[in-house]
Amino acid sequence: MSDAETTGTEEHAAVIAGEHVRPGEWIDVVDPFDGSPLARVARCRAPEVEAAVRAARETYETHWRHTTAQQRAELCRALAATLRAEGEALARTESLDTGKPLGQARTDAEVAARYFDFYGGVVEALGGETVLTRPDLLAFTLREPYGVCGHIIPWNYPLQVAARTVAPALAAGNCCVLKPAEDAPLTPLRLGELALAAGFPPGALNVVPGYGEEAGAALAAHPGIDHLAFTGSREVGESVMAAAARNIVPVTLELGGKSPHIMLPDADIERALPLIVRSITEHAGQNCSAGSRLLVHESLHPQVVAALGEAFGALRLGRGLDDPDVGPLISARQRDRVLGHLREAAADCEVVTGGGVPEDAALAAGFFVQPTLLDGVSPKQPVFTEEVFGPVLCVTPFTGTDEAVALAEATSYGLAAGIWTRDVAVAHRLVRELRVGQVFVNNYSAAGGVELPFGGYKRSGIGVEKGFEALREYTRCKTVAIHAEAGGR
Ligand code: TXE
Repeated sequence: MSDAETTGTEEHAAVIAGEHVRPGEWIDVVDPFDGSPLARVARCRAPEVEAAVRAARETYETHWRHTTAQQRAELCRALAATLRAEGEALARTESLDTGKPLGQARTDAEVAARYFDFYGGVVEALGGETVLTRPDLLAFTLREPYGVCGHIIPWNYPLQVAARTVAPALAAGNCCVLKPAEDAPLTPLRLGELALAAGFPPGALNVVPGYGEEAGAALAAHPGIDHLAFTGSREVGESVMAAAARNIVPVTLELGGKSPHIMLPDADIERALPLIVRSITEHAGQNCSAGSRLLVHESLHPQVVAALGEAFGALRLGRGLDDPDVGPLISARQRDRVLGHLREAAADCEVVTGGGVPEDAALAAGFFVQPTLLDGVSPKQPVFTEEVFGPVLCVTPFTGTDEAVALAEATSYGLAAGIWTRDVAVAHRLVRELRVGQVFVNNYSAAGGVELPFGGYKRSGIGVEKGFEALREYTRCKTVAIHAEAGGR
């Protein structure tokens, strides 16, 4: 789909058992830049989820579980090539659907292809272990797929997160049912079509768009699902886990963060500041590992706030396809959520820049929030501890390193942290002390490489996505012990 082709009434069907399925009801998808209609997608409910789970099971039992890792690897690499061939169109669709700057959407399309390349590359190296027990026993472990995996994903990185979660699952030998978010379902649906085009069998990857309480809840509760992966809000993560518990099904949960940067007195400020700005303004801060808090040593505080104020003020807002620095938020609901946080915060800290909606009339119809710098934020304020999911950076000065660690730890999240120092010993100490799933020293890679495992500590989640680790996440361990003496003498 290109923007020229977008009529607002194009209908995108679900992909179930290799067929386009139209349940008869539609969800309107809007352009976050101006709220205009973009497309309509199938509104799946329990019957479509049922059909998708059945299709995945059928394909798993009759075909997929009998394939070799090499065959699956070849298909993954073929899909990576297909994604690359359609990369520009995917990026434009992603930019339109989510509002994100085109350059970022291009990165998303390339990263999605990388996931299939990567898991196609490493799955053949997935093996078990031989275990030494007794001389008469040959004991070893096998890594086996779960069977049918359910994947519920959010709207912030639809294509990347879809690929991130289904690529290792498919490569490891599972069949998948993917439920995209109602706010941005277009590229995950296209992924379902492209998987078929690349040669995946019908039923290996089924895509059922729909509302969370309808399609999402039906998928989470379905007894035919063997593993559930969810990325989204903590509240829904809890309900998905509760539904999985009723079927005794393992979950992978990725539930966001409130990630700090810790800037020590010897930090390379010139290197740090652009990366800190990017970490909270990429996709307008709607990023689970957004660097949303800056804990800065008091000696650097005035200088850093002044420089950040200037950098935030210079950011260009606009339509995603025009590749601005910052696009709109995904929806009016998300914008209002962020504005609510800002209203509450403003009374107890200094709003250095931003703080509301842009004045530019050209942006008035869109879901924009100004990039906002809040200074002197106290750890008691909700804006310091709660995920805002918008372009809002909280600055808090500290005196000693212990205080910095205590501030960093003062939230229930533990997804990521950035450390800025030239002192290797201090960096190493902080790496060990911070209860977060990923620590970046003198860099901050919100998108990260596909090779790096990614998961949350504390209430940020359970389990690991990305990297080789994810292949373990989507397989289980079977122990085999063979008595080696029988018949041997
Ligand atoms: O998320 P939801 P929302 C955080 C972020 C944001 C907040 C709310 O703080 O402000 O969550 O966003 C599906 N059973 N993150 O409301 O509702 C839904 O259809 C099963 C962090 O948009 O959690 C969508 O596919 N599924 C984050 C997915 O859950 C249900 C990314 C996520 O939507 C469901 C997004 C239900 N009852 C938001 N209800 C991250 N970790 O990156 C909804 N869903």
